[in-house]
Amino acid sequence: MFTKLSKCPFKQPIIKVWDKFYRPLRKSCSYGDVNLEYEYSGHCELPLPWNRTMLKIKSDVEKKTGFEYNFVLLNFYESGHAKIGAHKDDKQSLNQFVDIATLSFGACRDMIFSKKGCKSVRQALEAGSLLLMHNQKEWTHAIHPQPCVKDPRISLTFRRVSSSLQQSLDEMERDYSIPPCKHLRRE
Ligand SMILES: O=C(O)CCC(=O)C(=O)O
Repeated sequence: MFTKLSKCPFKQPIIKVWDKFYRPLRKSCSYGDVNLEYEYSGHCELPLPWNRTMLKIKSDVEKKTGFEYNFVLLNFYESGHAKIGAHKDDKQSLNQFVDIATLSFGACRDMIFSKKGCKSVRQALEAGSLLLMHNQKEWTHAIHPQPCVKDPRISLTFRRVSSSLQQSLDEMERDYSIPPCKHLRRE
C-alpha cells in the first residue's frame, strides 16, 4: 500500500505561519468530491477526483469509524526531518461532528497532543494504524522532527468538508435566522 500511495502526485504546499509564507519539507495532495476545496494556513487544496484505490480505503475507514467522509488529505514525510507544527483542525469548513480519521503507512512517527493545563500525550502512529480524533477545538496535535527516523511516512486524514455553497447557506441561515413565529390569532 505504501508503494502504491507514494505514486500519488505529492507537491510541496506554500503555507503561511505567523504571517510568513514558507515551504514545509512535508508534501501533500488530496482527493475528494467534486466542487470541494479545503483551505488551511493560507493554502488552498483542490482535491483530485476519487480513484478506485482511494474509494476502497475510504469505504474501509468509514466502516471502521461509522462516519462518512468526502475529502482526504495525504501527507508525505520523506524522513524524520519532515514535520507538522502544532495545530487544530477546527476550520469553519470542517464538520466538527465528524471525527477526523488518520491512517498511517511507512515509518512510525509520534503525534503529540497538547491542551493548556494538561500533560501532553504522545501517541506512536504505526504503519497500518487508524487514529480517530475527537474534539478538534480543544487539543492541538503535532508531529515533531525525529532525525533518527530515516524512512518515509504517508498519512491519510479523512475529513468531512462543506462546499463553499453549503458554507454560504449556513452563514445566511445564521445571519438571517427568523425567530420561531407565535400562533397567529384568527380574527
Ligand atoms: O500526518 C499526520 O498524521 C497528521 C496530519 C495532520 O495533522 C493534518 O493533516 O492536519
